[in-house]
Amino acid sequence: MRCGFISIIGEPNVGKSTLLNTVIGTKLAIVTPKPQTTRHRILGVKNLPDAQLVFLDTPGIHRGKTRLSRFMMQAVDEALIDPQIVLYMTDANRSPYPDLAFLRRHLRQPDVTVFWLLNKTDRMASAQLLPLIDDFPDKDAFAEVLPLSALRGDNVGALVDCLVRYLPESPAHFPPDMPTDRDERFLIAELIREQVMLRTHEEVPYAVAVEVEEFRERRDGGVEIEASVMVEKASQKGILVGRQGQMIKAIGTQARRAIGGLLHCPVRLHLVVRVRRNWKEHAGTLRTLGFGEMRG
Ligand SMILES: Nc1nc2c(ncn2[C@@H]2O[C@H](COP(=O)(O)OP(=O)(O)OP(=O)(O)O)[C@@H](O)[C@H]2O)c(=O)[nH]1
Ligand SMILES: [Mg+2]
Repeated sequence: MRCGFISIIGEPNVGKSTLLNTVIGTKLAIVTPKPQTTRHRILGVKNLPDAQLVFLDTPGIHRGKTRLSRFMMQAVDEALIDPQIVLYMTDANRSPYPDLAFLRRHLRQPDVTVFWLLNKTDRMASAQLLPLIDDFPDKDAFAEVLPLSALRGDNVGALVDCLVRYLPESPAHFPPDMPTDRDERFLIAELIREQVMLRTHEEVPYAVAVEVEEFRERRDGGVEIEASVMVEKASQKGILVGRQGQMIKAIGTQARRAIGGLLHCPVRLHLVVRVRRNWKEHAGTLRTLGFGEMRG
């Protein structure tokens, strides 16, 4: 048996969460075309007959000044404390080269195995790929360099096979029926936030946080969920609610479907939009959203 932690890092929007979902085969992390979609470290367990691969999806590497941003970057930092393997993912079409200085600053154990994954190869001609990799002077810093398409699954099987070879012999860390460490409330809040991010623009997607306040199982087998959608300003609340409540209604309908797919039961969803000024700086609010204490 082989087992180990595999951290997926990289700039925002390169496809880290897409890879997690493709490898695990279920949607554990939300995905949108907007950068900074993921805000937490999300664990996903892949069980094979003779191996258990424990993936950590992380927020995109960015420089932000808010306390929320610092927590997001702390999640990246924590995923780099003690992994067996790091997958440094880049978008082969946009900025294809990993930031080795960042990696060296953040890796606690410098001899960790690091792969360079060039994602979104479905968007480029394969003839462009090899010269691109060849041109990178530090490519020897990586144990493996793998082009792939997380979206289409191209080369993802080869990646998994390769990962197994690098993992140490070890018993499984997690029971076989535990795909993630996140609870249903977290996944539900994320599915709601995904719909908000997909339907809003400019600063609004980034002004929003979602908290599940009530989760009740009904006697008929369905569930009843109440969630608050937090925004920073009254003007953002206006946008989210929309004319005659159309926007929040559309968000609710899509989110309800997605949550039904997750829970496999009928869902009633009540969304309330609340203005909570400066929530990105508010330690108590951030704690309820799952951002722990900053390490000293
Ligand atoms: N064409 C193509 N698009 C992809 C691929 N992988 C991901 N995407 C798209 O890229 C966008 C970002 O994907 P995510 O998985 O959310 O990226 P991420 O790295 O997790 O982003 P953050 O959470 O913001 O750091 C989405 O629109 C995905 O559908 C791929 O292999 N090919
Ligand atoms: Mg993500």
